[in-house]
Amino acid sequence: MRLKSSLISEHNAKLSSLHQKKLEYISGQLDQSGFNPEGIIQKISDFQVAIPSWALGTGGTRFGRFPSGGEPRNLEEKIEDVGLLHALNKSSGAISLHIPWDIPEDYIKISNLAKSFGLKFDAVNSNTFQDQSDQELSYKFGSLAHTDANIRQLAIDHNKGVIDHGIKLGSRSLTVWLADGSNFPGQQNFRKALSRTLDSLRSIYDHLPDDWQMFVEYKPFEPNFYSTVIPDWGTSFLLSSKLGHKAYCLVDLGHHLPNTNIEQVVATLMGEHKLGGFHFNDSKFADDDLTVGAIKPYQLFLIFNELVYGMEGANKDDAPLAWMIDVSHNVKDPLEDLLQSVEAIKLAYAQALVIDRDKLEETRENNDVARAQEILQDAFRTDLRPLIAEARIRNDAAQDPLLLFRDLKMRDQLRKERGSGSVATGL
Ligand code: PSV
Ligand code: MN
Repeated sequence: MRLKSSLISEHNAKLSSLHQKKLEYISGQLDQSGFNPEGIIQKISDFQVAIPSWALGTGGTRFGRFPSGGEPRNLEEKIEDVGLLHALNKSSGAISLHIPWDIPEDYIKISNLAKSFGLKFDAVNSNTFQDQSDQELSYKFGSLAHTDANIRQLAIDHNKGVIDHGIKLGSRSLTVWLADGSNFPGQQNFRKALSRTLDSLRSIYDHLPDDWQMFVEYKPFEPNFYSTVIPDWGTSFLLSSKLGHKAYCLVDLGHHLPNTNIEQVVATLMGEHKLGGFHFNDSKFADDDLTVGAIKPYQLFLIFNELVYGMEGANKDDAPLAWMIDVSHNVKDPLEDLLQSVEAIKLAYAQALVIDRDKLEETRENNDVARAQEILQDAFRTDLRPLIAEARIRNDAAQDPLLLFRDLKMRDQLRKERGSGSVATGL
Protein backbone atom coordinates (compact mmCIF):
# COMPACT_ATOMS: atom_id res chain seq x y z
CA MET A 1 0.00 0.00 0.00
CA ARG A 2 1.30 3.41 -0.94
CA LEU A 3 0.00 6.70 0.34
CA LYS A 4 -1.01 9.16 -2.39
CA SER A 5 0.58 12.58 -1.95
CA SER A 6 -2.72 14.28 -2.82
CA LEU A 7 -4.27 12.79 0.33
CA ILE A 8 -1.50 14.32 2.41
CA SER A 9 -1.96 17.74 0.82
CA GLU A 10 -5.72 17.62 1.40
CA HIS A 11 -5.16 16.70 5.03
CA ASN A 12 -2.61 19.50 5.51
CA ALA A 13 -4.84 22.08 3.82
CA LYS A 14 -7.67 21.24 6.20
CA LEU A 15 -5.51 21.82 9.28
CA SER A 16 -3.54 24.75 7.94
CA SER A 17 -5.18 27.80 9.51
CA LEU A 18 -4.96 26.71 13.16
CA HIS A 19 -1.43 25.40 12.58
CA GLN A 20 -0.27 28.77 11.20
CA LYS A 21 -1.56 30.58 14.28
CA LYS A 22 0.24 28.19 16.64
CA LEU A 23 3.44 28.35 14.60
CA GLU A 24 3.47 32.15 14.56
CA TYR A 25 2.97 32.26 18.32
CA ILE A 26 5.77 29.87 19.24
CA SER A 27 8.17 31.27 16.62
CA GLY A 28 7.71 34.77 18.04
CA GLN A 29 8.23 33.52 21.57
CA LEU A 30 11.45 31.70 20.62
CA ASP A 31 12.78 34.64 18.62
CA GLN A 32 12.31 36.89 21.61
CA SER A 33 14.18 34.44 23.84
CA GLY A 34 17.13 34.35 21.47
CA PHE A 35 16.44 31.02 19.72
CA ASN A 36 16.17 30.51 15.99
CA PRO A 37 12.95 28.64 15.12
CA GLU A 38 14.11 28.08 11.52
CA GLY A 39 17.25 26.33 12.75
CA ILE A 40 15.19 24.07 15.00
CA ILE A 41 12.77 23.21 12.18
CA GLN A 42 15.75 22.28 10.00
CA LYS A 43 17.31 20.03 12.64
CA ILE A 44 14.01 18.26 13.28
CA SER A 45 13.51 17.90 9.58
CA ASP A 46 16.92 16.20 9.17
CA PHE A 47 16.39 13.83 12.08
CA GLN A 48 15.67 10.20 11.11
CA VAL A 49 14.80 7.34 13.44
CA ALA A 50 15.07 3.76 12.19
CA ILE A 51 12.18 1.34 12.60
CA PRO A 52 12.95 -2.25 13.56
CA SER A 53 11.35 -4.91 11.40
CA TRP A 54 10.22 -6.77 14.52
CA ALA A 55 8.07 -3.91 15.78
CA LEU A 56 5.62 -3.94 12.89
CA GLY A 57 3.48 -6.69 14.33
CA THR A 58 1.60 -6.99 17.60
CA GLY A 59 3.87 -7.79 20.50
CA GLY A 60 3.01 -10.14 23.26
CA THR A 61 3.97 -11.49 26.61
CA ARG A 62 4.52 -15.07 27.69
CA PHE A 63 0.86 -15.03 28.69
CA GLY A 64 -0.53 -14.30 25.29
CA ARG A 65 -0.68 -12.22 22.16
CA PHE A 66 -3.66 -10.45 20.68
CA PRO A 67 -2.97 -9.55 17.05
CA SER A 68 -5.57 -7.45 15.30
CA GLY A 69 -4.71 -8.33 11.72
CA GLY A 70 -3.22 -6.68 8.65
CA GLU A 71 0.33 -7.31 9.88
CA PRO A 72 3.13 -7.63 7.31
CA ARG A 73 3.52 -11.24 6.15
CA ASN A 74 7.00 -10.94 4.69
CA LEU A 75 9.98 -8.63 4.29
CA GLU A 76 8.41 -6.80 1.36
CA GLU A 77 5.36 -5.93 3.44
CA LYS A 78 7.52 -4.87 6.40
CA ILE A 79 9.32 -2.45 4.09
CA GLU A 80 5.93 -1.28 2.84
CA ASP A 81 4.83 -0.55 6.42
CA VAL A 82 7.94 1.48 7.18
CA GLY A 83 7.40 3.23 3.83
CA LEU A 84 3.94 4.15 5.02
CA LEU A 85 5.29 5.55 8.28
CA HIS A 86 7.92 7.50 6.39
CA ALA A 87 5.35 8.93 3.98
CA LEU A 88 3.30 10.07 6.97
CA ASN A 89 6.12 11.64 8.99
CA LYS A 90 9.27 11.78 6.76
CA SER A 91 11.29 10.89 9.85
CA SER A 92 11.33 7.10 9.60
CA GLY A 93 13.64 6.75 6.62
CA ALA A 94 15.35 3.50 7.62
CA ILE A 95 14.51 -0.08 8.53
CA SER A 96 16.55 -2.31 10.80
CA LEU A 97 16.47 -5.98 9.83
CA HIS A 98 16.68 -8.99 12.12
CA ILE A 99 18.27 -12.13 10.75
CA PRO A 100 17.14 -14.87 10.18
CA TRP A 101 13.59 -13.43 10.20
CA ASP A 102 14.33 -11.02 7.34
CA ILE A 103 16.63 -12.79 4.88
CA PRO A 104 15.90 -11.39 1.40
CA GLU A 105 15.32 -13.80 -1.45
CA ASP A 106 16.38 -11.21 -4.00
CA TYR A 107 18.69 -8.47 -2.65
CA ILE A 108 18.36 -6.18 -5.67
CA LYS A 109 14.59 -6.36 -5.62
CA ILE A 110 14.51 -5.64 -1.87
CA SER A 111 16.98 -2.75 -2.21
CA ASN A 112 14.94 -1.23 -5.01
CA LEU A 113 11.73 -1.62 -3.07
CA ALA A 114 13.26 0.17 -0.06
CA LYS A 115 14.63 2.89 -2.34
CA SER A 116 11.20 3.42 -3.88
CA PHE A 117 9.92 4.35 -0.40
CA GLY A 118 12.97 6.53 0.34
CA LEU A 119 14.27 4.02 2.91
CA LYS A 120 17.78 2.99 3.87
CA PHE A 121 18.89 -0.13 5.72
CA ASP A 122 19.95 0.63 9.27
CA ALA A 123 21.85 -1.75 11.59
CA VAL A 124 21.38 -5.47 10.97
CA ASN A 125 20.63 -7.55 14.05
CA SER A 126 21.68 -11.10 14.81
CA ASN A 127 19.59 -13.63 16.67
CA THR A 128 21.39 -16.14 18.87
CA PHE A 129 18.67 -16.14 21.51
CA GLN A 130 16.47 -18.67 19.72
CA ASP A 131 17.15 -22.02 18.06
CA GLN A 132 16.12 -22.21 14.42
CA SER A 133 14.21 -25.30 13.22
CA ASP A 134 17.14 -26.64 11.17
CA GLN A 135 19.72 -25.97 13.91
CA GLU A 136 21.58 -29.00 15.25
CA LEU A 137 23.27 -27.35 18.23
CA SER A 138 21.30 -25.40 20.81
CA TYR A 139 21.65 -21.92 22.32
CA LYS A 140 19.83 -23.08 25.45
CA PHE A 141 22.93 -22.43 27.58
CA GLY A 142 24.31 -19.52 25.62
CA SER A 143 25.82 -18.54 22.29
CA LEU A 144 28.97 -16.38 22.08
CA ALA A 145 29.72 -17.22 25.74
CA HIS A 146 28.85 -20.91 25.55
CA THR A 147 31.14 -23.46 27.19
CA ASP A 148 31.14 -25.50 23.95
CA ALA A 149 33.45 -24.08 21.26
CA ASN A 150 31.26 -25.54 18.49
CA ILE A 151 28.26 -23.60 19.71
CA ARG A 152 30.32 -20.43 20.02
CA GLN A 153 31.47 -20.98 16.44
CA LEU A 154 27.88 -21.42 15.26
CA ALA A 155 26.97 -18.08 16.83
CA ILE A 156 30.08 -16.40 15.42
CA ASP A 157 29.31 -17.69 11.93
CA HIS A 158 25.72 -16.53 12.26
CA ASN A 159 26.89 -12.99 13.11
CA LYS A 160 29.33 -13.00 10.20
CA GLY A 161 26.48 -14.13 7.94
CA VAL A 162 24.35 -11.25 9.24
CA ILE A 163 27.13 -8.81 8.29
CA ASP A 164 27.20 -10.35 4.79
CA HIS A 165 23.46 -9.89 4.36
CA GLY A 166 23.85 -6.29 5.51
CA ILE A 167 26.67 -5.59 3.08
CA LYS A 168 24.47 -6.64 0.17
CA LEU A 169 21.77 -4.19 1.28
CA GLY A 170 24.01 -1.22 2.04
CA SER A 171 23.72 -1.46 5.79
CA ARG A 172 26.66 -0.07 7.80
CA SER A 173 26.37 -1.61 11.25
CA LEU A 174 25.74 -4.76 13.22
CA THR A 175 23.96 -4.76 16.57
CA VAL A 176 24.79 -7.63 18.88
CA TRP A 177 22.48 -8.32 21.76
CA LEU A 178 23.19 -11.47 23.74
CA ALA A 179 20.73 -13.43 25.81
CA ASP A 180 23.69 -15.28 27.35
CA GLY A 181 23.84 -15.48 31.11
CA SER A 182 22.66 -17.71 33.91
CA ASN A 183 19.50 -18.35 35.85
CA PHE A 184 21.00 -19.72 39.05
CA PRO A 185 23.92 -18.91 41.30
CA GLY A 186 26.81 -21.20 40.55
CA GLN A 187 25.61 -22.01 37.03
CA GLN A 188 28.23 -19.98 35.20
CA ASN A 189 31.83 -18.93 35.73
CA PHE A 190 31.44 -15.16 35.24
CA ARG A 191 35.06 -14.56 34.25
CA LYS A 192 35.21 -17.38 31.74
CA ALA A 193 31.85 -16.38 30.22
CA LEU A 194 32.99 -12.78 29.72
CA SER A 195 36.35 -13.73 28.28
CA ARG A 196 34.76 -16.24 25.87
CA THR A 197 32.34 -13.49 24.80
CA LEU A 198 35.22 -11.12 24.10
CA ASP A 199 37.01 -13.76 22.00
CA SER A 200 33.85 -14.50 20.02
CA LEU A 201 33.16 -10.80 19.47
CA ARG A 202 36.75 -10.37 18.26
CA SER A 203 36.18 -12.95 15.51
CA ILE A 204 33.02 -11.15 14.44
CA TYR A 205 34.73 -7.75 14.64
CA ASP A 206 37.46 -9.01 12.29
CA HIS A 207 34.78 -9.70 9.71
CA LEU A 208 33.43 -6.12 9.81
CA PRO A 209 34.18 -3.97 6.76
CA ASP A 210 36.27 -0.89 7.53
CA ASP A 211 33.36 1.50 7.20
CA TRP A 212 31.10 -0.53 9.51
CA GLN A 213 30.35 -0.18 13.20
CA MET A 214 29.53 -2.83 15.77
CA PHE A 215 27.06 -1.94 18.52
CA VAL A 216 27.30 -3.92 21.73
CA GLU A 217 23.98 -3.85 23.56
CA TYR A 218 23.70 -4.54 27.30
CA LYS A 219 20.82 -5.78 29.40
CA PRO A 220 20.74 -6.59 33.12
CA PHE A 221 18.19 -9.42 33.03
CA GLU A 222 15.90 -11.55 30.84
CA PRO A 223 15.78 -14.18 29.51
CA ASN A 224 18.40 -15.04 32.11
CA PHE A 225 17.46 -13.75 35.54
CA TYR A 226 20.42 -14.35 37.81
CA SER A 227 23.12 -12.87 35.58
CA THR A 228 23.68 -11.73 32.03
CA VAL A 229 27.10 -11.71 30.40
CA ILE A 230 26.78 -8.07 29.28
CA PRO A 231 24.60 -6.62 32.03
CA ASP A 232 25.47 -2.94 31.95
CA TRP A 233 27.07 -0.02 30.12
CA GLY A 234 30.35 -0.61 31.92
CA THR A 235 30.69 -4.13 30.54
CA SER A 236 29.62 -2.97 27.10
CA PHE A 237 32.20 -0.17 27.32
CA LEU A 238 34.90 -2.62 28.40
CA LEU A 239 34.17 -4.94 25.48
CA SER A 240 33.88 -2.14 22.90
CA SER A 241 37.12 -0.59 24.11
CA LYS A 242 38.97 -3.88 23.86
CA LEU A 243 37.48 -4.58 20.41
CA GLY A 244 38.59 -1.33 18.82
CA HIS A 245 37.50 1.87 17.15
CA LYS A 246 34.64 0.29 15.18
CA ALA A 247 32.89 -0.96 18.33
CA TYR A 248 30.47 1.18 20.34
CA CYS A 249 28.01 0.86 23.19
CA LEU A 250 24.32 0.73 22.41
CA VAL A 251 21.89 2.12 24.97
CA ASP A 252 18.45 0.53 24.97
CA LEU A 253 16.44 2.66 27.38
CA GLY A 254 14.60 -0.40 28.71
CA HIS A 255 17.79 -2.24 29.54
CA HIS A 256 18.36 -0.60 32.91
CA LEU A 257 17.21 -1.41 36.38
CA PRO A 258 14.49 0.95 37.67
CA ASN A 259 15.69 4.46 38.55
CA THR A 260 19.04 4.14 36.76
CA ASN A 261 20.25 7.61 35.79
CA ILE A 262 20.41 6.92 32.05
CA GLU A 263 21.25 10.52 31.16
CA GLN A 264 24.41 10.19 33.24
CA VAL A 265 25.30 6.95 31.44
CA VAL A 266 24.86 8.80 28.14
CA ALA A 267 27.06 11.66 29.33
CA THR A 268 29.84 9.30 30.38
CA LEU A 269 29.77 7.29 27.16
CA MET A 270 29.75 10.45 25.06
CA GLY A 271 32.63 11.78 27.07
CA GLU A 272 34.56 8.66 26.06
CA HIS A 273 33.35 8.88 22.43
CA LYS A 274 31.97 5.37 22.75
CA LEU A 275 28.25 5.94 22.44
CA GLY A 276 27.06 4.30 19.22
CA GLY A 277 23.33 4.56 19.31
CA PHE A 278 19.99 4.05 20.95
CA HIS A 279 17.04 1.76 21.16
CA PHE A 280 14.25 4.05 22.29
CA ASN A 281 11.30 2.87 24.34
CA ASP A 282 9.70 3.67 27.68
CA SER A 283 9.03 1.64 30.76
CA LYS A 284 7.58 1.58 34.24
CA PHE A 285 9.77 -1.29 35.42
CA ALA A 286 12.62 -2.13 33.01
CA ASP A 287 12.28 -3.70 29.57
CA ASP A 288 8.55 -3.01 29.21
CA ASP A 289 9.01 -1.84 25.61
CA LEU A 290 6.28 0.79 25.90
CA THR A 291 5.74 3.70 23.53
CA VAL A 292 8.59 6.20 23.75
CA GLY A 293 7.70 9.07 26.08
CA ALA A 294 4.58 7.36 27.39
CA ILE A 295 5.72 7.12 31.01
CA LYS A 296 8.81 9.29 31.53
CA PRO A 297 8.97 12.07 28.95
CA TYR A 298 11.10 14.20 31.30
CA GLN A 299 13.76 11.50 31.47
CA LEU A 300 13.78 11.35 27.68
CA PHE A 301 14.27 15.11 27.57
CA LEU A 302 17.13 14.91 30.08
CA ILE A 303 18.79 12.28 27.89
CA PHE A 304 18.45 14.58 24.89
CA ASN A 305 19.88 17.39 26.98
CA GLU A 306 23.10 15.35 27.27
CA LEU A 307 22.94 14.31 23.61
CA VAL A 308 22.58 17.86 22.33
CA TYR A 309 25.31 19.07 24.67
CA GLY A 310 27.61 16.45 23.12
CA MET A 311 26.46 16.67 19.51
CA GLU A 312 26.79 20.46 19.45
CA GLY A 313 30.02 20.42 21.43
CA ALA A 314 32.82 17.95 22.04
CA ASN A 315 31.16 15.16 19.98
CA LYS A 316 30.57 17.31 16.90
CA ASP A 317 33.02 15.33 14.78
CA ASP A 318 32.04 11.87 16.04
CA ALA A 319 30.26 9.42 13.75
CA PRO A 320 26.53 10.19 13.75
CA LEU A 321 24.60 8.29 16.40
CA ALA A 322 22.30 5.46 15.33
CA TRP A 323 18.74 6.21 16.39
CA MET A 324 16.26 3.37 16.54
CA ILE A 325 12.98 2.52 18.21
CA ASP A 326 12.73 -0.80 20.02
CA VAL A 327 9.17 -1.14 21.27
CA SER A 328 6.52 -3.80 21.44
CA HIS A 329 2.81 -3.17 21.11
CA ASN A 330 0.54 -5.40 23.10
CA VAL A 331 -2.62 -3.35 23.03
CA LYS A 332 -2.04 -0.65 20.40
CA ASP A 333 -1.91 -0.71 16.63
CA PRO A 334 1.83 -1.15 15.86
CA LEU A 335 1.91 1.62 13.26
CA GLU A 336 0.06 4.09 15.47
CA ASP A 337 2.40 3.26 18.34
CA LEU A 338 5.45 3.81 16.15
CA LEU A 339 4.11 7.17 14.96
CA GLN A 340 3.68 8.22 18.58
CA SER A 341 7.19 7.04 19.46
CA VAL A 342 8.84 8.96 16.63
CA GLU A 343 6.90 12.07 17.64
CA ALA A 344 8.00 11.77 21.28
CA ILE A 345 11.66 11.46 20.27
CA LYS A 346 11.54 14.52 18.03
CA LEU A 347 9.76 16.50 20.71
CA ALA A 348 12.41 15.65 23.32
CA TYR A 349 15.13 16.56 20.82
CA ALA A 350 13.47 19.90 20.01
CA GLN A 351 12.99 20.71 23.70
CA ALA A 352 16.67 20.05 24.33
CA LEU A 353 17.48 22.52 21.55
CA VAL A 354 15.77 25.35 23.45
CA ILE A 355 17.72 25.00 26.68
CA ASP A 356 19.58 28.17 27.52
CA ARG A 357 22.95 26.43 27.78
CA ASP A 358 25.06 29.44 28.70
CA LYS A 359 22.76 30.29 31.58
CA LEU A 360 22.60 26.65 32.64
CA GLU A 361 26.38 26.43 32.84
CA GLU A 362 26.49 29.67 34.78
CA THR A 363 23.97 28.41 37.34
CA ARG A 364 25.95 25.20 37.68
CA GLU A 365 29.19 27.05 38.26
CA ASN A 366 27.46 29.14 40.90
CA ASN A 367 25.66 26.19 42.46
CA ASP A 368 22.33 27.89 41.84
CA VAL A 369 20.33 24.70 42.07
CA ALA A 370 16.84 26.16 41.87
CA ARG A 371 17.67 28.25 38.80
CA ALA A 372 19.25 25.26 37.04
CA GLN A 373 16.02 23.31 37.50
CA GLU A 374 13.98 26.28 36.22
CA ILE A 375 16.07 26.52 33.07
CA LEU A 376 15.62 22.86 32.22
CA GLN A 377 11.93 22.78 33.05
CA ASP A 378 11.31 25.96 31.13
CA ALA A 379 12.56 24.24 27.99
CA PHE A 380 10.68 21.03 28.78
CA ARG A 381 7.41 22.90 29.25
CA THR A 382 7.64 24.85 26.01
CA ASP A 383 5.14 23.47 23.52
CA LEU A 384 7.21 22.90 20.38
CA ARG A 385 4.74 20.67 18.56
CA PRO A 386 3.97 23.36 15.94
CA LEU A 387 7.67 23.37 14.89
CA ILE A 388 7.64 19.60 14.49
CA ALA A 389 4.44 19.76 12.46
CA GLU A 390 5.95 22.51 10.33
CA ALA A 391 9.02 20.37 9.62
CA ARG A 392 6.69 17.64 8.40
CA ILE A 393 4.62 19.97 6.24
CA ARG A 394 7.75 21.32 4.55
CA ASN A 395 8.78 17.73 3.76
CA ASP A 396 5.37 16.93 2.23
CA ALA A 397 4.48 14.69 5.15
CA ALA A 398 1.27 14.84 7.16
CA GLN A 399 0.77 17.56 9.69
CA ASP A 400 -0.91 15.06 12.02
CA PRO A 401 0.24 11.57 10.94
CA LEU A 402 -1.87 9.66 13.44
CA LEU A 403 -5.02 11.55 12.52
CA LEU A 404 -4.46 10.88 8.82
CA PHE A 405 -3.71 7.19 9.50
CA ARG A 406 -7.09 6.96 11.20
CA ASP A 407 -9.02 9.17 8.77
CA LEU A 408 -7.89 7.01 5.86
CA LYS A 409 -8.67 3.83 7.81
CA MET A 410 -5.26 2.51 6.90
CA ARG A 411 -5.35 -0.49 9.20
CA ASP A 412 -8.66 -1.60 7.65
CA GLN A 413 -7.07 -1.30 4.23
CA LEU A 414 -4.10 -3.38 5.36
CA ARG A 415 -6.43 -5.98 6.86
CA LYS A 416 -8.26 -6.20 3.54
CA GLU A 417 -4.99 -6.63 1.64
CA ARG A 418 -3.24 -9.03 4.01
CA GLY A 419 -6.07 -10.69 5.86
CA SER A 420 -7.28 -10.34 9.40
CA GLY A 421 -5.22 -13.29 10.57
CA SER A 422 -1.80 -12.20 9.29
CA VAL A 423 0.89 -12.15 11.98
CA ALA A 424 4.38 -10.67 11.54
CA THR A 425 7.58 -12.27 12.78
CA GLY A 426 9.04 -10.52 15.78
CA LEU A 427 9.18 -10.58 19.53
C1 PSV B 1 16.23 -7.51 23.72
O1 PSV B 1 15.38 -7.22 24.76
C2 PSV B 1 16.17 -6.52 22.60
O2 PSV B 1 15.82 -5.26 23.08
C3 PSV B 1 17.46 -6.35 21.91
O3 PSV B 1 17.61 -4.97 21.75
C4 PSV B 1 17.31 -6.73 20.53
O4 PSV B 1 17.93 -5.78 19.72
C5 PSV B 1 15.81 -6.66 20.36
O5 PSV B 1 15.25 -6.91 21.63
C6 PSV B 1 15.33 -7.70 19.40
O6 PSV B 1 16.15 -8.79 19.32
MN1 MN C 1 17.05 -3.33 22.07
